[in-house]
Formats: sequence, structure tokens, C-alpha cells
Amino acid sequence: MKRVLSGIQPTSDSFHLGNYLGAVKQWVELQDGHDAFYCIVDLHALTVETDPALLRKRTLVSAAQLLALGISPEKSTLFVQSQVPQHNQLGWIMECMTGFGEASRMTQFKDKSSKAGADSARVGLFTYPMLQAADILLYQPHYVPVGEDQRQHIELTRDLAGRFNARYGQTFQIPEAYILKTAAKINDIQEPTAKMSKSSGSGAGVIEIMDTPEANLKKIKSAVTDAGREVKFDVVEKPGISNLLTIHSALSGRTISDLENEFAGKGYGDFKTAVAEVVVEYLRPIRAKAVELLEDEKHLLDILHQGSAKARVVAQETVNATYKNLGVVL
Ligand code: ATP
Ligand code: LTN
Repeated sequence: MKRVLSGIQPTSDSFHLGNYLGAVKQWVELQDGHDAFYCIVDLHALTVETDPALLRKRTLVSAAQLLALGISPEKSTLFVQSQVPQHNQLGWIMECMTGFGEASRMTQFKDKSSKAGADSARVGLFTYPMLQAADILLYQPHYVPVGEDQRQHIELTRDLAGRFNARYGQTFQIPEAYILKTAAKINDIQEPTAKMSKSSGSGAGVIEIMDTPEANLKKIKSAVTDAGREVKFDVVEKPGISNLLTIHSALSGRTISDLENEFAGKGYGDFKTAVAEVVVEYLRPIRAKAVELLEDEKHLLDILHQGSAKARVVAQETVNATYKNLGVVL
């Protein structure tokens, strides 16, 4: 079976529709027929200022949501990054393989550090992609299911793996990004030209899985629309409507052209009501399941501890091979 690995940061009280449609939905699909490893990357969350009580809470809420969204601990290895210290071990090796200029070109670092102000951005934000490369390469995966914004980090990971293999001998599987053509970038519904984001979202434009059905209904009904009145997919002229069409289609399984036909001659209002209904009904049982899972913290921790124990075994094999090929005395 081919292996799959991906990660998500516990940086907010809820995942949003972009996280789900861009990434986690594919995680769920790939658990069948693949050996899947999914990681809550809490060490990555430390690259920005964090509150200890919040980090703990958000790690658990992330686990509960992943399970509620369909990640099965029987099919997948679900684990917490910090519980597998091999990530730090290989992270250092990856830092030593990366050029300073190469790391400086990472657009996520440029965006996030310019927001923080270059001087207050943490060094960990700069080395973030090398830790991510380690997250991936430790498990020798074929595929890494992520949203479009992660393409550059996966490209760097491939470069680092290839470089290491060429210099020190075959050690790492070169992974491929698994990015959907549609839904790889869900936009903020108030600012439909910017990605829906946990950290920089507009609040009102971010549809959160853990939000109440009432709150999400209201948000979608007040989504920004575009000039004109036709419900038509056109990213340039109608970014707002196109984003809502993408969301509806991804959740309802209907094609965009089928939706355009249904809403031909109707107004934006009717369309937004339909989108709101699809989203709210899709998320309702998921939120309820996550809330239920959060009531039994011990059960959640058991699942994570078991996953981390399995992950450590695989990760240690890669660390051993890496050290051996580097000439580290074992
Ligand atoms: P932040 O905005 O704080 O960087 P995030 O919302 O991007 O956080 P991450 O934990 O960094 O969340 O991402 C988890 C996964 O969700 C990644 O695979 C990422 O590519 C995907 N993802 C995030 N936002 C979107 C989006 N708007 N559309 C599609 N996929 C997304
Ligand atoms: N950088 C990613 C999160 C992430 C990840 C990973 C994704 C950390 N490690 C390994 C895939 C594989 C993000 O910001 N979305």
C-alpha cells in the first residue's frame, strides 16, 4: 500500500471550510487503500505567540474534529507531532541541508513575517518549512494531501530529499503533493480574493466547523456577492459567486454547471440561501460529533497516544537510516 502523510496546525478553536475542502476531505478519502499518517503539528503552532492553555485545548479540539470529519483510528495513524521527537531530530538535518537563500524565498514565511514585522518574526517561522520537510520525509510517503498554499513547501521537501539522496545515498522517498484542481483554495466569503484563513481571516468570512449552525447560516447569507445578478462561475468577474459555487459543489457533490442551470434566472439571494442550507446541514452532525468526543478527554488522548507510538516506530527507522548514511556513529 502506498503511504500518505499530512499535517494540520492546532492554531484555532475550529478548522474552517478551507481546511476541510482543501485538505482533510482528501485525508478521509485516502485512508482507504493507503497507509495513512495524519499529524497535529503542534510544534509548528509554536512559531507564533501561543497561550499554553489554548494550545492544549486546540490540540484536543483538532483531534476531535479530525475524528468527527471521518478520520478513523483503525484506518489511519493519527498522532501529535511533539509526541514523536524524531521530527526534531530530522528537522535539524533538514535545516543543515537547506540554503539560507532558498529558505528566504518561501512565500508563507515572507507573508507571515511581514505581518509580524520582520524583526519580531521568530526564527522558528523561518525554519518552519524544514521541520515540515522532516514531518513528511520521516514517513517515506508517496502523497501529501494539502491545499494549494502548501505547494511550495512540498516542492522544497522534494528538493531536500533529492539532494540528500544524491549526496548521501538513497534514504528518502520523494513525495508528491496531492492537490485537487477544484477546492484547493477556498476563499474568505467576505473577501473572496483572499484565502479563507485561521490566522488572517476576516472572522465574518471564515466558515468554522465548530461554529453553531445559526452563526454559519447568518454568515453565509451575508456573504459578499458580485456585480450583476447571474449565478455563473467566473473567478475574475465573479469571485464571490464562484467561491460559493465551489463550496456548494464540493459538499453536495453536484457539478458547477448543474448548479448554474438550477439558479439560472434566480437571484443571488436564493442561491445564498441554498448554499447556506447545504453547508449548515453538512456540518451539523460533524460539530455535534466533535462536541461529544471532547466530553471524553481520556478516550481522545488514548487514540493520540496509540497513534504517536505507531508513528515513533516508523520515524525511528528513517532517523536510523539518515544517521547511518550521514556517518553519525550509532
Ligand atoms: P493559517 O491561515 O493560520 O496559515 P490555515 O488556515 O492555512 O492556517 P493550516 O493548518 O496551515 O491552516 O492548514 C491546514 C491545511 O488546510 C493545509 O493543507 C492547507 O493547505 C489547507 N488550507 C488552509 N486554508 C485553505 C483554504 N483557504 N483553501 C484550501 N485549503 C486550505
Ligand atoms: N505547513 C502546513 C502544515 C504542515 C504540514 C506538514 C502539511 C506541517 N507539517 C506536513 C503537510 C505535511 C500548513 O501550514 N498548512
